[in-house]
Amino acid sequence: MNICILGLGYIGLPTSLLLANAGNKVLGVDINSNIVEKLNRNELPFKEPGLDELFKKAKNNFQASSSVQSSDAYIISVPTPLESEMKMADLDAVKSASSAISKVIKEGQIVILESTVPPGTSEHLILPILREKGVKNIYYAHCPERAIPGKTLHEMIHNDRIIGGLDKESTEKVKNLYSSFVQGNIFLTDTKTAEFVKLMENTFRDINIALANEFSLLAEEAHINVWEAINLANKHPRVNILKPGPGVGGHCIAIDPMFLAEKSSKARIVTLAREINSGMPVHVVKMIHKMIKDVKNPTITLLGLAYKGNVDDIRESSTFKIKRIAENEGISVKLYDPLVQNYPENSSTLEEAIKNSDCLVLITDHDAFKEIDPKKLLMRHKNLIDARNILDHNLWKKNGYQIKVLGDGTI
Ligand code: SAJ
Repeated sequence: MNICILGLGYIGLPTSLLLANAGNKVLGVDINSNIVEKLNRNELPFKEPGLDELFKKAKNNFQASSSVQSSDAYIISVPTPLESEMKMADLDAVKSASSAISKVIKEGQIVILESTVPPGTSEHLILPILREKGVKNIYYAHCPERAIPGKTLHEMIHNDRIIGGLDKESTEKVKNLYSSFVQGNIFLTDTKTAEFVKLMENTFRDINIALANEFSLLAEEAHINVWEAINLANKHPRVNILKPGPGVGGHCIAIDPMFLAEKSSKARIVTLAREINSGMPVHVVKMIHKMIKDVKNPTITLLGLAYKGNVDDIRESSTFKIKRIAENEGISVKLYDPLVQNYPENSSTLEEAIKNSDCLVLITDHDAFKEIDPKKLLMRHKNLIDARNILDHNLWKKNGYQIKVLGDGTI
Protein backbone atom coordinates (compact mmCIF):
# COMPACT_ATOMS: atom_id res chain seq x y z
CA MET A 1 0.00 0.00 0.00
CA ASN A 2 0.98 3.65 -0.45
CA ILE A 3 0.55 5.29 2.94
CA CYS A 4 0.88 8.96 3.81
CA ILE A 5 1.49 9.76 7.49
CA LEU A 6 0.86 13.31 8.66
CA GLY A 7 2.95 14.25 11.71
CA LEU A 8 6.40 12.72 12.24
CA GLY A 9 6.60 12.99 16.02
CA TYR A 10 6.99 10.44 18.78
CA ILE A 11 4.09 8.38 17.37
CA GLY A 12 3.98 9.21 13.64
CA LEU A 13 7.62 8.46 12.89
CA PRO A 14 7.83 5.04 14.59
CA THR A 15 4.47 4.09 13.00
CA SER A 16 5.78 5.16 9.57
CA LEU A 17 8.91 3.07 9.95
CA LEU A 18 7.03 0.00 11.18
CA LEU A 19 4.67 0.23 8.20
CA ALA A 20 7.59 0.75 5.82
CA ASN A 21 9.36 -2.31 7.22
CA ALA A 22 6.15 -4.29 6.76
CA GLY A 23 6.45 -3.66 3.00
CA ASN A 24 4.33 -0.54 2.53
CA LYS A 25 5.55 2.54 0.65
CA VAL A 26 5.38 5.29 3.25
CA LEU A 27 5.49 9.04 2.75
CA GLY A 28 6.00 10.84 6.07
CA VAL A 29 4.78 14.44 6.04
CA ASP A 30 5.57 17.17 8.55
CA ILE A 31 5.06 20.94 8.53
CA ASN A 32 8.40 21.32 10.31
CA SER A 33 10.95 21.49 7.49
CA ASN A 34 13.83 20.76 9.90
CA ILE A 35 12.37 17.33 10.64
CA VAL A 36 11.81 16.59 6.94
CA GLU A 37 15.33 17.69 5.97
CA LYS A 38 16.91 15.75 8.84
CA LEU A 39 15.11 12.54 7.89
CA ASN A 40 16.03 12.90 4.23
CA ARG A 41 19.67 13.33 5.37
CA ASN A 42 19.23 10.00 7.20
CA GLU A 43 19.20 11.59 10.64
CA LEU A 44 16.55 10.95 13.29
CA PRO A 45 14.94 13.99 14.98
CA PHE A 46 14.75 12.28 18.43
CA LYS A 47 15.99 9.21 20.26
CA GLU A 48 13.95 6.12 21.01
CA PRO A 49 15.27 2.57 21.61
CA GLY A 50 15.43 0.54 18.37
CA LEU A 51 14.37 3.44 16.13
CA ASP A 52 17.79 3.90 14.54
CA GLU A 53 17.95 0.28 13.42
CA LEU A 54 14.40 0.37 12.08
CA PHE A 55 15.16 3.59 10.18
CA LYS A 56 18.17 2.01 8.47
CA LYS A 57 16.11 -1.03 7.43
CA ALA A 58 13.15 1.07 6.21
CA LYS A 59 15.22 3.24 3.89
CA ASN A 60 13.84 2.25 0.47
CA ASN A 61 10.25 2.28 1.62
CA PHE A 62 10.30 5.55 3.53
CA GLN A 63 10.58 9.16 2.43
CA ALA A 64 9.87 12.43 4.22
CA SER A 65 8.13 15.39 2.61
CA SER A 66 6.44 18.69 3.39
CA SER A 67 3.37 17.99 1.30
CA VAL A 68 0.63 15.38 1.29
CA GLN A 69 0.24 13.16 -1.77
CA SER A 70 -2.74 11.11 -2.87
CA SER A 71 -2.31 7.67 -1.26
CA ASP A 72 -4.24 4.46 -0.57
CA ALA A 73 -4.30 5.40 3.13
CA TYR A 74 -3.60 8.46 5.28
CA ILE A 75 -2.73 8.39 8.97
CA ILE A 76 -3.12 11.56 11.05
CA SER A 77 -0.75 11.62 14.04
CA VAL A 78 -0.42 15.29 14.87
CA PRO A 79 -0.38 16.88 18.34
CA THR A 80 -3.63 17.78 20.10
CA PRO A 81 -2.45 20.03 22.95
CA LEU A 82 -4.56 21.65 25.62
CA GLU A 83 -5.56 25.22 24.89
CA SER A 84 -4.24 26.77 28.08
CA GLU A 85 -6.78 29.54 28.72
CA MET A 86 -9.97 27.58 28.24
CA LYS A 87 -8.55 24.15 29.13
CA MET A 88 -10.00 22.63 25.97
CA ALA A 89 -8.52 20.54 23.18
CA ASP A 90 -6.69 22.58 20.57
CA LEU A 91 -7.66 20.76 17.37
CA ASP A 92 -6.02 23.15 14.90
CA ALA A 93 -3.37 20.64 13.78
CA VAL A 94 -5.99 17.91 13.26
CA LYS A 95 -8.12 20.34 11.27
CA SER A 96 -5.30 21.41 8.97
CA ALA A 97 -4.13 17.80 8.46
CA SER A 98 -7.71 16.80 7.52
CA SER A 99 -7.95 19.76 5.20
CA ALA A 100 -4.65 18.85 3.49
CA ILE A 101 -5.97 15.31 2.94
CA SER A 102 -9.32 16.60 1.61
CA LYS A 103 -7.45 18.26 -1.28
CA VAL A 104 -5.93 15.00 -2.57
CA ILE A 105 -8.26 12.23 -1.34
CA LYS A 106 -10.04 10.05 -3.92
CA GLU A 107 -13.01 7.68 -3.70
CA GLY A 108 -12.25 4.45 -1.84
CA GLN A 109 -9.18 5.70 0.07
CA ILE A 110 -8.68 5.17 3.83
CA VAL A 111 -8.17 7.80 6.56
CA ILE A 112 -7.03 6.87 10.07
CA LEU A 113 -6.81 9.21 13.06
CA GLU A 114 -4.23 8.27 15.72
CA SER A 115 -4.22 11.60 17.57
CA THR A 116 -6.15 11.82 20.84
CA VAL A 117 -9.37 13.86 20.56
CA PRO A 118 -12.56 14.56 22.56
CA PRO A 119 -15.40 12.10 21.88
CA GLY A 120 -17.36 12.99 18.75
CA THR A 121 -14.48 14.80 16.98
CA SER A 122 -14.23 12.25 14.14
CA GLU A 123 -17.91 12.49 13.33
CA HIS A 124 -18.50 16.21 13.82
CA LEU A 125 -15.22 17.78 12.76
CA ILE A 126 -12.89 15.50 10.81
CA LEU A 127 -15.24 13.63 8.47
CA PRO A 128 -17.01 16.82 7.27
CA ILE A 129 -13.59 18.37 6.46
CA LEU A 130 -12.44 15.23 4.61
CA ARG A 131 -15.62 15.34 2.49
CA GLU A 132 -15.35 19.08 1.79
CA LYS A 133 -14.29 18.67 -1.85
CA GLY A 134 -17.13 16.30 -2.61
CA VAL A 135 -15.59 12.85 -2.14
CA LYS A 136 -18.31 10.40 -1.05
CA ASN A 137 -16.94 6.96 -0.47
CA ILE A 138 -14.11 7.08 2.07
CA TYR A 139 -13.13 4.57 4.73
CA TYR A 140 -12.38 6.05 8.16
CA ALA A 141 -11.31 4.83 11.60
CA HIS A 142 -9.89 6.15 14.85
CA CYS A 143 -7.01 4.01 16.01
CA PRO A 144 -5.64 5.67 19.16
CA GLU A 145 -1.96 5.19 19.88
CA ARG A 146 -1.06 3.37 23.09
CA ALA A 147 2.73 3.24 23.13
CA ILE A 148 4.75 4.54 26.04
CA PRO A 149 7.83 6.70 25.31
CA GLY A 150 11.00 4.70 26.05
CA LYS A 151 9.34 1.47 24.86
CA THR A 152 7.45 2.83 21.88
CA LEU A 153 8.43 0.24 19.28
CA HIS A 154 7.94 -2.76 21.52
CA GLU A 155 4.52 -1.48 22.59
CA MET A 156 3.45 -0.56 19.05
CA ILE A 157 4.12 -4.12 17.95
CA HIS A 158 2.92 -6.04 21.01
CA ASN A 159 0.11 -4.02 22.62
CA ASP A 160 -3.51 -4.78 21.84
CA ARG A 161 -5.12 -2.09 19.69
CA ILE A 162 -8.59 -0.60 19.42
CA ILE A 163 -9.97 0.31 16.01
CA GLY A 164 -13.10 2.44 15.94
CA GLY A 165 -14.45 2.47 12.40
CA LEU A 166 -17.07 4.54 10.64
CA ASP A 167 -18.66 1.32 9.35
CA LYS A 168 -17.85 -2.40 9.07
CA GLU A 169 -15.84 -2.05 5.83
CA SER A 170 -13.72 0.77 7.28
CA THR A 171 -12.97 -1.20 10.43
CA GLU A 172 -11.96 -4.32 8.47
CA LYS A 173 -9.74 -2.40 6.04
CA VAL A 174 -7.91 -0.57 8.86
CA LYS A 175 -7.55 -3.82 10.80
CA ASN A 176 -5.83 -5.38 7.77
CA LEU A 177 -3.46 -2.44 7.51
CA TYR A 178 -2.46 -2.52 11.21
CA SER A 179 -2.14 -6.32 11.14
CA SER A 180 0.93 -5.81 8.95
CA PHE A 181 2.93 -4.86 12.07
CA VAL A 182 0.73 -5.31 15.17
CA GLN A 183 1.17 -8.65 16.92
CA GLY A 184 -1.24 -7.87 19.78
CA ASN A 185 -4.99 -8.44 19.50
CA ILE A 186 -7.03 -5.92 17.56
CA PHE A 187 -10.46 -5.06 18.96
CA LEU A 188 -13.13 -3.38 16.86
CA THR A 189 -15.66 -0.71 17.80
CA ASP A 190 -17.15 2.58 16.54
CA THR A 191 -15.27 5.89 16.30
CA LYS A 192 -16.79 7.64 19.32
CA THR A 193 -16.21 4.67 21.64
CA ALA A 194 -12.58 4.46 20.50
CA GLU A 195 -12.14 8.18 21.22
CA PHE A 196 -13.64 7.69 24.70
CA VAL A 197 -11.58 4.56 25.44
CA LYS A 198 -8.31 6.39 24.81
CA LEU A 199 -9.29 9.18 27.20
CA MET A 200 -10.39 6.66 29.84
CA GLU A 201 -7.00 4.92 29.68
CA ASN A 202 -5.00 8.06 30.36
CA THR A 203 -7.48 9.36 32.94
CA PHE A 204 -7.29 6.03 34.79
CA ARG A 205 -3.54 6.49 35.10
CA ASP A 206 -3.80 10.15 36.09
CA ILE A 207 -6.27 9.34 38.87
CA ASN A 208 -4.13 6.49 40.17
CA ILE A 209 -1.03 8.66 40.23
CA ALA A 210 -3.08 11.34 42.03
CA LEU A 211 -4.05 8.78 44.66
CA ALA A 212 -0.39 7.85 45.18
CA ASN A 213 0.47 11.55 45.44
CA GLU A 214 -2.30 12.18 47.96
CA PHE A 215 -1.08 9.21 50.02
CA SER A 216 2.41 10.76 50.01
CA LEU A 217 1.06 14.05 51.41
CA LEU A 218 -0.98 12.24 54.06
CA ALA A 219 2.01 10.08 55.00
CA GLU A 220 4.21 13.14 55.47
CA GLU A 221 1.60 14.57 57.86
CA ALA A 222 1.25 11.27 59.72
CA HIS A 223 5.07 10.78 59.99
CA ILE A 224 4.97 7.60 57.92
CA ASN A 225 7.18 6.53 55.04
CA VAL A 226 4.74 6.24 52.10
CA TRP A 227 7.19 4.16 50.05
CA GLU A 228 7.28 1.42 52.67
CA ALA A 229 3.51 1.68 53.15
CA ILE A 230 2.79 1.38 49.40
CA ASN A 231 5.11 -1.58 49.14
CA LEU A 232 3.21 -3.34 51.90
CA ALA A 233 -0.25 -2.41 50.57
CA ASN A 234 0.75 -3.76 47.16
CA LYS A 235 1.23 -7.21 48.72
CA HIS A 236 -2.58 -7.41 48.59
CA PRO A 237 -3.52 -9.38 45.45
CA ARG A 238 -5.90 -6.71 44.16
CA VAL A 239 -4.01 -3.55 45.12
CA ASN A 240 -1.49 -1.84 42.86
CA ILE A 241 -0.72 1.68 44.08
CA LEU A 242 1.47 3.68 41.70
CA LYS A 243 4.41 5.89 42.67
CA PRO A 244 4.16 9.40 44.11
CA GLY A 245 6.36 12.01 42.50
CA PRO A 246 6.87 15.71 41.73
CA GLY A 247 3.86 15.81 39.37
CA VAL A 248 2.63 14.37 36.10
CA GLY A 249 4.26 15.48 32.88
CA GLY A 250 4.28 14.29 29.31
CA HIS A 251 2.06 15.07 26.39
CA CYS A 252 -0.74 12.70 27.35
CA ILE A 253 -1.64 12.06 30.95
CA ALA A 254 -1.35 15.70 32.01
CA ILE A 255 -3.65 16.75 29.15
CA ASP A 256 -6.06 14.10 27.91
CA PRO A 257 -8.27 13.90 31.04
CA MET A 258 -9.32 17.50 30.33
CA PHE A 259 -10.73 16.38 26.95
CA LEU A 260 -13.26 14.32 28.92
CA ALA A 261 -14.07 17.20 31.23
CA GLU A 262 -14.26 20.03 28.69
CA LYS A 263 -17.94 19.66 27.78
CA SER A 264 -19.32 18.13 30.96
CA SER A 265 -20.02 19.10 34.54
CA LYS A 266 -19.96 15.44 35.55
CA ALA A 267 -16.19 14.95 35.45
CA ARG A 268 -15.44 15.35 39.15
CA ILE A 269 -12.76 12.78 40.07
CA VAL A 270 -11.17 13.52 36.70
CA THR A 271 -10.68 17.22 37.46
CA LEU A 272 -9.79 16.61 41.12
CA ALA A 273 -6.99 14.24 40.09
CA ARG A 274 -5.64 16.91 37.73
CA GLU A 275 -5.72 19.41 40.59
CA ILE A 276 -3.83 17.06 42.94
CA ASN A 277 -1.17 16.19 40.39
CA SER A 278 -0.75 19.83 39.31
CA GLY A 279 -0.25 20.74 42.97
CA MET A 280 2.78 18.47 43.43
CA PRO A 281 5.35 20.99 42.09
CA VAL A 282 4.06 23.47 44.70
CA HIS A 283 4.64 20.84 47.38
CA VAL A 284 8.18 20.21 46.14
CA VAL A 285 8.95 23.94 46.39
CA LYS A 286 7.62 23.91 49.98
CA MET A 287 10.06 21.08 50.74
CA ILE A 288 12.86 23.15 49.20
CA HIS A 289 11.95 26.16 51.36
CA LYS A 290 12.09 24.07 54.54
CA MET A 291 15.47 22.71 53.57
CA ILE A 292 17.15 26.04 52.82
CA LYS A 293 15.26 28.32 55.20
CA ASP A 294 18.46 29.65 56.77
CA VAL A 295 20.32 30.26 53.52
CA LYS A 296 20.61 33.83 52.20
CA ASN A 297 20.28 34.25 48.40
CA PRO A 298 19.85 30.54 47.82
CA THR A 299 20.67 28.64 44.65
CA ILE A 300 19.24 25.20 43.95
CA THR A 301 19.96 22.59 41.29
CA LEU A 302 17.10 20.67 39.71
CA LEU A 303 18.20 17.26 38.47
CA GLY A 304 16.16 16.30 35.40
CA LEU A 305 14.32 18.23 32.73
CA ALA A 306 12.63 15.22 31.11
CA TYR A 307 9.07 14.48 32.29
CA LYS A 308 10.05 10.95 33.31
CA GLY A 309 13.07 8.71 33.66
CA ASN A 310 15.35 7.63 30.81
CA VAL A 311 13.66 9.66 28.06
CA ASP A 312 14.75 12.98 26.54
CA ASP A 313 11.19 14.34 26.23
CA ILE A 314 10.62 17.55 28.23
CA ARG A 315 6.96 18.19 27.35
CA GLU A 316 4.85 19.34 30.32
CA SER A 317 7.68 18.40 32.68
CA SER A 318 7.15 19.36 36.34
CA THR A 319 10.70 20.74 36.38
CA PHE A 320 9.56 23.91 34.60
CA LYS A 321 6.77 24.56 37.06
CA ILE A 322 9.07 23.97 40.04
CA LYS A 323 11.66 26.30 38.48
CA ARG A 324 9.10 29.05 37.87
CA ILE A 325 7.61 28.90 41.39
CA ALA A 326 11.06 28.82 43.02
CA GLU A 327 12.33 31.74 40.93
CA ASN A 328 9.22 33.77 41.73
CA GLU A 329 10.09 33.25 45.36
CA GLY A 330 13.63 34.55 44.99
CA ILE A 331 15.53 31.28 44.59
CA SER A 332 18.13 30.97 41.80
CA VAL A 333 17.65 27.77 39.85
CA LYS A 334 20.15 25.73 37.84
CA LEU A 335 19.13 22.79 35.68
CA TYR A 336 20.89 19.57 34.72
CA ASP A 337 19.72 16.70 32.54
CA PRO A 338 22.34 14.54 30.79
CA LEU A 339 19.75 13.16 28.33
CA VAL A 340 18.28 16.43 27.11
CA GLN A 341 20.08 18.22 24.31
CA ASN A 342 19.59 21.67 22.84
CA TYR A 343 17.86 23.21 25.83
CA PRO A 344 19.69 26.51 26.42
CA GLU A 345 19.41 26.59 30.23
CA ASN A 346 20.56 23.00 30.68
CA SER A 347 24.03 22.93 32.27
CA SER A 348 26.52 20.93 30.25
CA THR A 349 27.99 19.14 33.28
CA LEU A 350 26.84 18.25 36.77
CA GLU A 351 29.85 20.14 38.17
CA GLU A 352 28.69 23.33 36.48
CA ALA A 353 25.09 22.79 37.69
CA ILE A 354 26.06 22.41 41.36
CA LYS A 355 28.49 25.32 41.54
CA ASN A 356 27.47 27.41 44.60
CA SER A 357 24.34 25.31 44.99
CA ASP A 358 22.62 25.00 48.35
CA CYS A 359 20.29 22.13 47.51
CA LEU A 360 20.09 19.32 44.96
CA VAL A 361 16.52 18.40 43.99
CA LEU A 362 16.06 15.15 42.12
CA ILE A 363 13.00 15.54 39.89
CA THR A 364 13.41 12.99 37.08
CA ASP A 365 14.02 9.30 37.78
CA HIS A 366 16.85 8.84 35.25
CA ASP A 367 19.02 5.79 36.01
CA ALA A 368 22.06 8.01 35.36
CA PHE A 369 21.34 9.99 38.55
CA LYS A 370 21.74 6.85 40.68
CA GLU A 371 25.40 6.80 39.63
CA ILE A 372 26.18 10.24 41.09
CA ASP A 373 28.91 9.95 43.71
CA PRO A 374 28.11 12.42 46.55
CA LYS A 375 31.77 12.32 47.63
CA LYS A 376 32.80 14.09 44.42
CA LEU A 377 30.26 16.93 44.60
CA LEU A 378 31.36 20.40 45.65
CA MET A 379 28.16 21.99 46.95
CA ARG A 380 27.91 25.21 48.99
CA HIS A 381 25.49 23.42 51.34
CA LYS A 382 24.99 19.65 51.43
CA ASN A 383 21.21 19.37 51.04
CA LEU A 384 19.33 16.79 48.98
CA ILE A 385 15.64 16.41 48.14
CA ASP A 386 14.74 13.15 46.43
CA ALA A 387 11.28 13.59 44.90
CA ARG A 388 11.36 10.08 43.36
CA ASN A 389 12.96 8.02 46.13
CA ILE A 390 15.60 6.53 43.83
CA LEU A 391 18.89 7.46 45.50
CA ASP A 392 20.91 5.53 48.10
CA HIS A 393 20.08 7.81 51.04
CA ASN A 394 22.48 6.12 53.47
CA LEU A 395 25.36 6.83 51.13
CA TRP A 396 24.39 10.50 50.86
CA LYS A 397 23.95 10.75 54.64
CA LYS A 398 27.40 9.23 55.18
CA ASN A 399 28.76 12.01 53.00
CA GLY A 400 27.25 14.69 55.21
CA TYR A 401 24.02 15.41 53.34
CA GLN A 402 20.80 16.51 54.96
CA ILE A 403 18.05 14.61 53.16
CA LYS A 404 14.30 14.91 52.53
CA VAL A 405 12.42 12.33 50.52
CA LEU A 406 8.99 13.13 49.07
CA GLY A 407 6.40 11.11 50.97
CA ASP A 408 8.72 10.09 53.79
CA GLY A 409 7.35 11.64 56.96
CA THR A 410 9.88 9.82 59.13
CA ILE A 411 12.88 12.00 58.23
N1 SAJ B 1 4.30 9.01 36.98
C1 SAJ B 1 4.26 9.08 38.37
N2 SAJ B 1 4.04 7.94 39.07
C2 SAJ B 1 3.84 6.74 38.46
C3 SAJ B 1 3.85 6.67 37.06
C4 SAJ B 1 4.08 7.84 36.34
O1 SAJ B 1 4.45 10.14 38.96
O2 SAJ B 1 3.67 5.75 39.17
C5 SAJ B 1 4.53 10.23 36.20
C6 SAJ B 1 5.73 10.16 35.27
O3 SAJ B 1 6.91 10.49 35.93
C7 SAJ B 1 5.36 11.14 34.19
C8 SAJ B 1 3.85 10.99 34.08
O4 SAJ B 1 3.44 10.41 35.31
O5 SAJ B 1 5.66 12.46 34.59
C9 SAJ B 1 3.36 10.19 32.92
O6 SAJ B 1 4.22 9.10 32.68
P1 SAJ B 1 3.72 7.64 32.24
O7 SAJ B 1 4.91 6.79 32.13
O8 SAJ B 1 2.66 7.19 33.18
O9 SAJ B 1 2.97 7.86 30.87
P2 SAJ B 1 3.34 8.56 29.46
O10 SAJ B 1 2.71 9.92 29.44
O11 SAJ B 1 4.77 8.46 29.12
O12 SAJ B 1 2.52 7.61 28.44
C10 SAJ B 1 1.14 7.44 28.64
C11 SAJ B 1 0.79 5.96 28.59
N3 SAJ B 1 -0.58 5.78 29.02
C12 SAJ B 1 -0.92 4.93 30.03
O13 SAJ B 1 -0.13 4.27 30.67
C13 SAJ B 1 -2.39 4.83 30.30
C14 SAJ B 1 0.98 5.43 27.18
O14 SAJ B 1 0.54 4.09 27.08
C15 SAJ B 1 0.16 6.28 26.18
O15 SAJ B 1 0.39 5.85 24.85
C16 SAJ B 1 0.64 7.71 26.30
O16 SAJ B 1 0.42 8.14 27.65
C17 SAJ B 1 -0.19 8.53 25.33
O17 SAJ B 1 0.37 8.92 24.28
O18 SAJ B 1 -1.37 8.72 25.56
